[in-house]
Amino acid sequence: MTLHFSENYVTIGSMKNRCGGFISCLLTLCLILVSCTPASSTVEEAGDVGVHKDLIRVGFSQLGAESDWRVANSESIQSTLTREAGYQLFFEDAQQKQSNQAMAIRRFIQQGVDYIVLAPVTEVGWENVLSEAKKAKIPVILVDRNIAVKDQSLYTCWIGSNFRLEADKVTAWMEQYFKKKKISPSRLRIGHLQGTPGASAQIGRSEGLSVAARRNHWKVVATEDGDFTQAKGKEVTTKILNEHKDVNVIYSENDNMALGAIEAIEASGRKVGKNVLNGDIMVVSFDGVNTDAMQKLWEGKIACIGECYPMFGSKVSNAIDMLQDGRNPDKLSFVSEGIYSADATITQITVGKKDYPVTIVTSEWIMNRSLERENG
Ligand code: GYE
Repeated sequence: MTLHFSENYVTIGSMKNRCGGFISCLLTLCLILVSCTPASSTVEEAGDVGVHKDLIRVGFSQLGAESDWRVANSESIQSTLTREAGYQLFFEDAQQKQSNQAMAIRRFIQQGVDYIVLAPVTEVGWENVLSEAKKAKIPVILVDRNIAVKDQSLYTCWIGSNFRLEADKVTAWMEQYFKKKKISPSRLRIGHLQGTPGASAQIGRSEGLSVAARRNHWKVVATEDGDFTQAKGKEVTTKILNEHKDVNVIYSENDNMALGAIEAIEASGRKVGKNVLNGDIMVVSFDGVNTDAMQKLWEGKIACIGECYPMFGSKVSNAIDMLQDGRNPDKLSFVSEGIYSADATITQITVGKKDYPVTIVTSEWIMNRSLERENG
């Protein structure tokens, strides 16, 4: 179940009852809010092609629904580009296939939409279909992952995260944590769960790990494709655990794969935790959207999460407003993001020459975050 409050997000997975009063209180509050929330605004199905001249017509090609991050991202855009706000939105889920995204874009062109919003599954292979959009004079707004094209005029602007910086923050946290706990780098055996190969989020997060591993002399014993899903995360972690008995860190490129990894570790009889010299396996991850993952963070089962912010609805509508007014939005806009841990050993990390605070997550914090976001 996913709840959304305009530009706010809270997702509720299968919460276990270990988290005490605050989380149950949060759950109850969310359930009350859900029952009070009016039915969500109508979103046009791809089949509804009726032309509404008074509305701004937007085709959104979303790459899939593989993670909680993705679901929150789709909901943010769908709940912002509503009829009441003056939009007719055509939403297409490509089920993680670039060929489906190309078909969706071609349909949008035929339908004569005013704007195309594209969350691309991978970076390469967009020249042809985006040239067709350009020829049809339809501005393309990229969200989340980026594309690798020589001709930068094939898209109008991009809104998303600095995935390499996210990874640099998480690996800086690991580096500083191991140093503080006097855990020698030579004792670490890292299993690496990658996201969809060729996706910007995979590229940046994998690059960050390999640079940090080289710098710190960490040993990455296995790298497996977990496709950003919980099921695949579990499957490949089981494989890693079978093939590398000494693995003591799992670096997972998103929370859904981390949740799958935790299931696999516990099913194998090993313990998830930070005591890596005494048999625990430490899990680090990215996103911070799914409440189940935040709860695991609070329980110490995920040691640290690099935040990845999914709520792009208002950013997309601002970009469209500017284009409607004949102004140009920034070509690239990065969302700002933090880093979370429930362990207060490291309260600040340094990347390059810049310091970033680590948000120390408590059950109160989890509750306040949802309340804060609900109010604002
Ligand atoms: O981290 C992951 C999702 O591209 C930022 O894709 C996105 C990533 C996100 O499947 O959960």
